[in-house]
Amino acid sequence: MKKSSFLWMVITAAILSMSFTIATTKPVETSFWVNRDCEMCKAKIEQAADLKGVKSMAYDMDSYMLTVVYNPSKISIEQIHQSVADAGYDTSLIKASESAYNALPGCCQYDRNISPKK
Ligand SMILES: [Cu+2]
Repeated sequence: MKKSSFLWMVITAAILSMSFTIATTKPVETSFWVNRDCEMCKAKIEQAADLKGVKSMAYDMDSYMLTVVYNPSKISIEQIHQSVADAGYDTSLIKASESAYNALPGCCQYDRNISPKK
């Protein structure tokens, strides 16, 4: 009797911790604004967002929106913004450094006066 109730406790704890793990590692989909110029920018922005913990990334040229599906337990949204900014592209959260922007090929040096659509 005592042994079987202990077993139930172990099973219950295992199920609880399992569902907890699933809940915390659930991927999140979000979109944010990234400045750009040409098609080459799209490829570079997506490449910059291709990080460990990011499941998918798609940049839409028309809306200037980068959509990412990521695992918040592995990477933060700020880290994704930072990586895109490091590649030379201003995001709605982080502005690229002057040197990162200047390192872009001439055709990709987008207009920095464009700001995110509110
Ligand atoms: Cu470009």
